[in-house]
Amino acid sequence: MVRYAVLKGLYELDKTIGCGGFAKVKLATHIATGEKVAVKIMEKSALGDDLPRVKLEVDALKTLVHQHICRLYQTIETESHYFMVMEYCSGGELFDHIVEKNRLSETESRKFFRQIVSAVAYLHSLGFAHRDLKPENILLDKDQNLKLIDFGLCAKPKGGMQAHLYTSCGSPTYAAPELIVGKKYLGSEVDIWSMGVLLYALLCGFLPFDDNSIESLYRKILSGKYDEPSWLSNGSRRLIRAMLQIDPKKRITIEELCSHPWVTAGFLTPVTVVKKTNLERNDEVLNTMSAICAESAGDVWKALSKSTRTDYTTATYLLLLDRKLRGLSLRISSASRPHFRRQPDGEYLGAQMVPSLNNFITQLDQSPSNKEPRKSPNNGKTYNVLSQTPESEKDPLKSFMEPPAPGRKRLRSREEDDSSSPVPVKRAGDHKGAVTPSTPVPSNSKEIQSTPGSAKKVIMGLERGLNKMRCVLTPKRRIKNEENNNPDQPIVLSGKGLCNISSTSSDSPEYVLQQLRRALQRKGIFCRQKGFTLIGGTESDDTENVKDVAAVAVRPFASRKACRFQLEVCLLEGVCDGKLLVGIRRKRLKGDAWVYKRVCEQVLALAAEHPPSNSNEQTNSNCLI
Ligand code: 6BB
Repeated sequence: MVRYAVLKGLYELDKTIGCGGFAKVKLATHIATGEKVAVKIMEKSALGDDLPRVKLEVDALKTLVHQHICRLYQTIETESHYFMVMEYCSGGELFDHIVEKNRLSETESRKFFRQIVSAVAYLHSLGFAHRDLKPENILLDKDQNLKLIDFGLCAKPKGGMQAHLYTSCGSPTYAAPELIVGKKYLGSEVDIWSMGVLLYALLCGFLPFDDNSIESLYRKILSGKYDEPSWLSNGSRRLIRAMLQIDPKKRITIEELCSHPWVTAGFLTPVTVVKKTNLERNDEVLNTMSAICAESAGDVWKALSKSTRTDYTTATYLLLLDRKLRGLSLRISSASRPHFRRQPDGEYLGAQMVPSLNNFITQLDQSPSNKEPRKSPNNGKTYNVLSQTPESEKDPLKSFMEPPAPGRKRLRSREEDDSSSPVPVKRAGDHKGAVTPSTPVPSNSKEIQSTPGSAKKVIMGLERGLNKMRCVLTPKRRIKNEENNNPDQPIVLSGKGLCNISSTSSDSPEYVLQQLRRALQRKGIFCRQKGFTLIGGTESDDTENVKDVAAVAVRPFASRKACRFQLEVCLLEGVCDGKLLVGIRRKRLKGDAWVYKRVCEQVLALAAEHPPSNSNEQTNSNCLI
């Protein structure tokens, strides 16, 4: 089914891999090359105040060409939609990778952190600040390399990186002290703070500053005090301390980070920054393109290198170049030939069937200015939390307690943060019989969070059990839900893409479902059931936008507890000598990722408990691990 006519013949859309407040991201195939891409789809009528974010992101991504920044291949605009065709990152979110492993080793953390440093040093060198660095905005590609996404909050101050910014934005748990008190700040300095929180999260598996109450969270951030778990090495402690300096002037700089001893340990070189923004010329790729475009390779290159273009030809060139670098053969489907027809002015068409089609940045340039707003609380777009009270007299949090001025709006909101990995699925048809219980590896992590130890152990043990399992799973053909969607049967999952799943030792999906329902009930979490899926939410009423600092500024001291998630009882195939194992697949639908993690841990731990002995409910010797 082609839902968007403009993509016909260019891209074949598949499943949704992510949803934001105003965008949906779909997995798709670039038809000319057969390569997978991610298509970010935005409905114009739903964009409203978020339109400048789209422009910001496109502007930035047209310039930023880096191995650890998600590549933008093509932009398409129709009367009703914007499309951004981007690099597909099959490994999903770094956040899920951390949760799956509980926490990462110093070696793995260092590998990832060097990649983040490299990307951030690069974007800073070009005058950009990201301003929303967090593991949910970092994806993994198929080779387990990191790619930064979501440049919708980035800034490129006119006066360069030394020019101050004023807009409070980003996620509260990653926000630097100067940002949350509403002072002017430098983009480079707040990025370094977020990277400190990020490195801590990689090495510890939880956040340095966390609290359900925004007020307490901010007080913790402003104090700059956090726990240092025993497993952190002296080097990583020193580095985290250097990044989490409450005084931004005392904070380590990106240049110093590149050659910090912890960052370079085991590597021969510091992190290097290459200021490249243009396309890389490859004659083999150009010859392949030339055959299909009926133009000389030189002419194809001339057209491609004209400007920062983002059309179908650019997408094809970049995807072929990537194939070439991976040592794969270069081929273009001849079916895509019509899409490379040349226009009289020398530009190649992107998708010529739709007359209104534009490379949308030209149109967006007429949209409202995206300049850093200064002290303009009523402009309806951003919220400035600067107060008139002298610094020395005011409580740093006071500005957040004041009610929002009329017209003040949140800078951004994101909902339905639905991330899932492409897991091959099918419905159980005739599953019967016992399952060999899996033996979880107990967690040896030191508990310093509020999460009950048992809860943490359960989920982490389950994750590790699953990691072991994953090695023996055979990839299976994906059987679409539509083909086998009996809600009375749990879904059967198999294949290497298994992610966000906890295994159990039960042989009865019904029993696991009942235990989960009971656990949710005991936690006071309202849930809806659809077959073997439970959709639960915490504090769904009044806390929609608490993810964002600006949103919090509008509703001071809101709770961070709001999140919506899905727990699905499923069967895991290919683990125990051909038998099926009962598992629980988790999915974050909305809200803060770390809150979601904590709630899931607690629910799974409760579900794993035996029912109380005096319970009249069904007892079953098969329990969750
Ligand atoms: C992108 C992506 C690229 O995703 C919800 C929002 C690229 C996403 C992906 C994935 C999971 C599995 C497989 C692939 C550019 N901008 C945004 C993008 C946004 C979503 C990320 C996950 N959380 N590949 N994938 F996310």
